[in-house]
Amino acid sequence: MKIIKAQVAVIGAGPSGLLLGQLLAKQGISNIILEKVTGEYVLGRIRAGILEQGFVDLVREAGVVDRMVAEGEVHEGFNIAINGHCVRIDMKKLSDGDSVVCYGQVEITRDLMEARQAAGLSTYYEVEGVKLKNVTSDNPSVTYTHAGEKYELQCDYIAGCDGFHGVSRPTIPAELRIEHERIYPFGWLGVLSDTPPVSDELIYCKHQRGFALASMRSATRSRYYIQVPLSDRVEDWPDDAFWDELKKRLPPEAAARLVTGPSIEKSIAPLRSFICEPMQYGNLFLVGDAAHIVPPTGAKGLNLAASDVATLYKVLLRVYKEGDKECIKQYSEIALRRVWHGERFSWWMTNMLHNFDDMGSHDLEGATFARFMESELSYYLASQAGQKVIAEQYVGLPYEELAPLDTRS
Ligand code: RFL
Ligand code: PHB
Repeated sequence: MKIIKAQVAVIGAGPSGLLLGQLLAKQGISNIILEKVTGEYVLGRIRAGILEQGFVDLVREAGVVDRMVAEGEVHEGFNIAINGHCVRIDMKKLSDGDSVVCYGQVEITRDLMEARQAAGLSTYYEVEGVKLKNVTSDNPSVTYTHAGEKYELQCDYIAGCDGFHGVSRPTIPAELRIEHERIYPFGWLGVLSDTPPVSDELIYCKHQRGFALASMRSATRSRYYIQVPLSDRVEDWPDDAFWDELKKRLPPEAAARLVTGPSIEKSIAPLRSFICEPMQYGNLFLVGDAAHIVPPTGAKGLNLAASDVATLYKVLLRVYKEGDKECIKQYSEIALRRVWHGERFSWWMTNMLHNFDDMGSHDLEGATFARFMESELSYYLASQAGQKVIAEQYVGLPYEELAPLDTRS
């Protein structure tokens, strides 16, 4: 068994792990990232596209913001269409000047990977059998196999950034974990294509045939989604069938502008709300999708991962720069407060915008639930106060600071 050491062991080289690693390294806090799959595989996962200002600021602090600023597009508004009738949410006006940036998760991940490589920082890809040891002691470690060799990574802290299916969360004993979960009775079929987007702002469509979203990655690359039954498979949706269905759900002006082309990626994602409490156990911290999942309707998953990273970064800075180990107890409470807001927003948007058909929800019979949600959406869209509630959550709620040193109990 080879022994290696770092102050922080980071499990997972998704955006959470890479961003945390970069921020810590800039502050002279050593860290090693362990990733189960190859770098190319990580970059093959097409996911998020919409970033809050807090995310962009954090990436700036990590020193990796140049390409995001040059190539990302600032969006000051987005649209919600109800059966073809569009209402624009003017985020900038309604949220005191805030906006979001459209820049793909793949590109952020690539930027962070390249910066890490250029700085000579260690990431081990294709590690197997990762196990977290002694996480409640002062000497935690992570054991794994890499290129046929067994390793023990000895560290002070472990950041579990290994996504929903990772090994970090199950390391917290089941009796100490509370898990909240809702699985939705439909999924999103997503298509990426090298075609110009139908609109320069996103359009979320509530339609009697089911939800649709028109999004983008650039002026020449579109990302579209449609709500599909959970029983559907990608093979059930040849490109022509996808474009036909999307066209029916878009508002007529947008449908008339739709340029179709071959899909360059097509996948179905199930929709889930999930929260694990607490997010800290001894010297292990859960970060991002390892601790919580949101349905993508509010564009919050990656943005919540970023606020976890921001909180853990503040905690570890205080531990290493000021010798205050007490503050690690603040992590879970601060992170979860923002997570619950993001979860509620994502759940609410999902309920209002999707077609639950005859499935019903929350003990309500299908048609009754549908009418409540129609009423809810039209009520919020009809007034500036209602639109403001949507806008200020979409651009992202503020990040919370740690309690100051002198008020510690
Ligand atoms: P990730 O990206 O899942 O990365 C976790 C990494 O850990 C590795 N791993 C392990 N490594 C070592 N040992 C093990 N035992 C391991 N087990 C797992 C995995 O291989 C992986 O590389 O989690 P992270 O970093 O927390 O990032 C979270 C985001 O990826 C996710 O929240 C977003 O993609 C969600 N999301 C969106 N978020 C937004 O903020 N805005 C959006 O517009 C948005 N759109 C989306 C989305 C997610 C989607 N899908 C497919 C679920 C759209 C979609 C369709
Ligand atoms: C995306 O572009 O992939 C995207 C945008 C907004 C969402 C979800 C996904 O709410």
